[in-house]
Amino acid sequence: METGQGVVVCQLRGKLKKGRATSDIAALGDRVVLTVSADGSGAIESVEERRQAIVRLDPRPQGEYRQILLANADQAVFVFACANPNPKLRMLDRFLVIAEKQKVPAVVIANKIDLVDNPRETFSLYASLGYRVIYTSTKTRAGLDELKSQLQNKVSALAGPSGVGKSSLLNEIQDGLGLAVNEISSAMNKGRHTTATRQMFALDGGGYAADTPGWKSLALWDTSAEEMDAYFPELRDLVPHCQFSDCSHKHEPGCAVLAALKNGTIHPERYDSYLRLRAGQE
Ligand SMILES: Nc1nc2c(ncn2[C@@H]2O[C@H](COP(=O)(O)OP(=O)(O)O)[C@@H](O)[C@H]2O)c(=O)[nH]1
Ligand SMILES: [Mg+2]
Ligand SMILES: [Zn+2]
Repeated sequence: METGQGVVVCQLRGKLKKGRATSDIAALGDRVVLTVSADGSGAIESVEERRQAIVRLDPRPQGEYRQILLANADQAVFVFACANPNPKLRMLDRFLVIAEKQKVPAVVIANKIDLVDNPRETFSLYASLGYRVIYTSTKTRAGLDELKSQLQNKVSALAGPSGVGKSSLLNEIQDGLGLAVNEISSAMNKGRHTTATRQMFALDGGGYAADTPGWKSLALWDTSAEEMDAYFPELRDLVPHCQFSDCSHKHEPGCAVLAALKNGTIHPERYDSYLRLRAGQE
């Protein structure tokens, strides 16, 4: 646990472990009350109620278990590259839907803008949907101040495909930070016990950043096909205008979503993501 007096290795008090565990008792990002013994070891006495949590449902023989990827996250920061590797926008759409479902504000980082002529061509769509998009390059240092201030005094969950420049960006923002994050994620890729290596990193001037590599496998559990339109900002406002209240926006007459698709106010690729994610829940 990180405290004002540095890092303290803690055990959970037995009283916190009562009953069948259905979720992590203390997770990355939790705020806790702890006591420190004379030998420097700590004990977690209580865990503050979480404001918010990014959760993965883990099916186990004894019942569903809610694994907490990050507690009390203020924002999810999704990093993609403009090129090398090419942006996987269907993956970004999926991440954004998960963030909407889990009620964590999302920010998009378009990195490696030095490699393309017009980075906004690909990513301005997301700004038009209401997401903040920050255009960055660790080569030209474009956008790094903007990214730094976006992370300041917040708890951020970082995610994105490998090779997009997450570690490089963090290193540019703060010496040594990306290195530490990289070591953690490569240890996780080697399949070591994840909870033992999860860590968040204090930012100079306030705030924390945590690598949350679980997003790709984060199932949209607990989400029905019918509610999927609520997690697409450009769809959810149209839904009340559809003729049928249970409209699937696929073929129904009087569908406001299909009309918007036809007149170009909904992007066909976003609509494609909607269909795919919806189908995954059917
Ligand atoms: N051209 C270019 N290359 C970058 C940029 N940021 C990172 N890279 C390179 O992309 C590769 C992957 O970066 P890394 O930070 O390890 O990505 P991660 O897997 O997301 O942590 C490295 O070779 C970096 O030097 C950038 O803004 N522009
Ligand atoms: Mg990395
Ligand atoms: Zn409809």
